[in-house]
Amino acid sequence: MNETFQAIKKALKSAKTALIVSHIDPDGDSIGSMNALAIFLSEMGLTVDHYSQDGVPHIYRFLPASELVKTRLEPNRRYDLLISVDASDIKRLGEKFKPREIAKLIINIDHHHDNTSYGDINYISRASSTAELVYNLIKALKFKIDKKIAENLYVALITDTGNYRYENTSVETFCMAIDLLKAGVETHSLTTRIYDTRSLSGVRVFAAALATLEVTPDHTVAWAAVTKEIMEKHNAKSEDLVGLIDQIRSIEKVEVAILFRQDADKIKVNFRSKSKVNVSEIARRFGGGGHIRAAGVTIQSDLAVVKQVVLAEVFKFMKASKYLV
Ligand SMILES: [Mn+2]
Repeated sequence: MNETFQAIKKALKSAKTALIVSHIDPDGDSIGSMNALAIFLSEMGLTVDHYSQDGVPHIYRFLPASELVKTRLEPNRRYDLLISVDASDIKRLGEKFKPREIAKLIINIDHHHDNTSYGDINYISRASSTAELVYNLIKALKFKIDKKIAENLYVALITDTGNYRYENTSVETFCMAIDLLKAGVETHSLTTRIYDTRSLSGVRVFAAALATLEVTPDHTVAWAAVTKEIMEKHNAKSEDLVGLIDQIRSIEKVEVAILFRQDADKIKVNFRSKSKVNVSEIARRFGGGGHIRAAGVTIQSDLAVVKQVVLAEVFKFMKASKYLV
């Protein structure tokens, strides 16, 4: 067992209470990894709470332990241990969230290459997903993965790999999937829930968003902008837009896809690249971050202004080939 696992093992053994935290605007990896850890630690005998400031997106609510996710913490409640999952920076846990006041020890489990190592114990490794790290940890501790844990890890794994389509998919990813299937995961039923179930408002908002699509003359950059009006008209939630940017990226010749979304007085900007551009570097220039092929940032300004400055930076960036990866 490596040093990190040993340190985590020791921390888990001496803790009685733990809080597991997902990042804001949670995705499948964050929710699945958090739920899996919550189940695992309570089976180990710890008193566990798990917390997501923005709750659990509708699509992941069927997962075991999703029903126990807290969106509010009791004031003054303290824990022996806090474990963050899939959050590259401590700010990703929520603006008002104060991890240092809540727990004596912070364990940071994440697969983002730009993780700031804010934990007392940092388990950061380049894997397909945080779920892959949680899986490695449970295996290293020689704990049995039951069906409830497996379903959470499986959904986390398929959402972060785009159902094994993205280039982060590796031999380890498939080995883990085999193990999860052996633990009782029914891949067809989970995949149908995640990829083949859409709300009507979700489909309508996709159509409206795609109507705003623009591309550069050479078709290498494409973007769409979703205004508050579009969201309100279709009674859509942010989770209804999941997959939209992937559709933009799928356009022939497109290397960089960008989605602008108006959210109150802020603009959320998401980036995806197909195979060359390191979009996390573009996001970083505006104070954001992410992965090489998927990154994002939130900017407080007008939609028109944000579009202009971001697109200018993207075009500049694409000309500077040294950033291509
Ligand atoms: Mn992830």
